[in-house]
Amino acid sequence: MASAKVITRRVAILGGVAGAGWLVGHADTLTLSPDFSNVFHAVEDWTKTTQRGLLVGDRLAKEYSTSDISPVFKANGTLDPGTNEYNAHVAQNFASWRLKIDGMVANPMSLSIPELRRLPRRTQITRHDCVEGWSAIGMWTGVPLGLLLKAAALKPGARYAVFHCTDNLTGEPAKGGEQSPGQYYESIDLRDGFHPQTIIAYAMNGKPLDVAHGAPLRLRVERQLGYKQAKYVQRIEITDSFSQIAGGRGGYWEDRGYEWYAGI
Ligand SMILES: Nc1nc2c(c(=O)[nH]1)N[C@H]1C(S)=C(S)[C@@H](COP(=O)(O)O)O[C@H]1N2
Ligand SMILES: [Mo]
Repeated sequence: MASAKVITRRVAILGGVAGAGWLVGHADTLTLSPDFSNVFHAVEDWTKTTQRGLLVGDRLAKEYSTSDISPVFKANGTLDPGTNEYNAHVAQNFASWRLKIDGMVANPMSLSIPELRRLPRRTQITRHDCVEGWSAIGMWTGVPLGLLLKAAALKPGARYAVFHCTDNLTGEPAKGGEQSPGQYYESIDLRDGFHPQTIIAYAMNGKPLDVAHGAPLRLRVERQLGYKQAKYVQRIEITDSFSQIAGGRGGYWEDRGYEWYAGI
């Protein structure tokens, strides 16, 4: 960090970023170092921004109290990615897992779990609703995604965050027929990306995420349905379009007929 070249620059986030207008023309101190030091420089400013309440104006999902937490939170979809690579990460307690943030960013980043744990965190108790007809209330702790996006310094024209997961589904039948297999992925727009309840969670109910619930990192985007809550996240790609990714509809289930905006 000492050798990181610190520069002062303006974060240029231009049109098409609904809900993130507060960043426009906002002077920032960032570094050119392509990893963790960027985040620290964004933290101070992020804290000031949230304290000023500039993120308000977007509806919050209902939050619950600890007594509401479901005794059993069903796990769904992939319960264990089960690849040799993933099993090795489990054996090492995810010591070499990295969250990469790349695409339309000035500062691509690669963050370890301990690095993420050192950042400002948010804890929220929310209800998860799966389209299959079940719900559960859980407590999630993680880093606000907006803070990471700010540290990564989005390029003009950026519109979506795409979450690439490590699991490959075998192709479950859905909406009339066998489906082809594919890697799980999801995407959200930057309005949800900067929403205060959108976090990259590393803990559930006060404990590190377990394998069934997405260890070591998952998305929580609380105003949307269960299938948007990507588990086993390894990479966040910032893009202006997801039409070139997999089936082009912005998510594993979207490619199989589900709505892209899964509002609750
Ligand atoms: N990587 C990945 N993320 C995923 C899934 C999945 O199969 N793989 N399933 C989704 C669905 S449909 C739901 S309801 C939730 C389930 O989260 P849980 O296992 O923590 O209950 O994860 C979502 N995220
Ligand atoms: Mo789901």
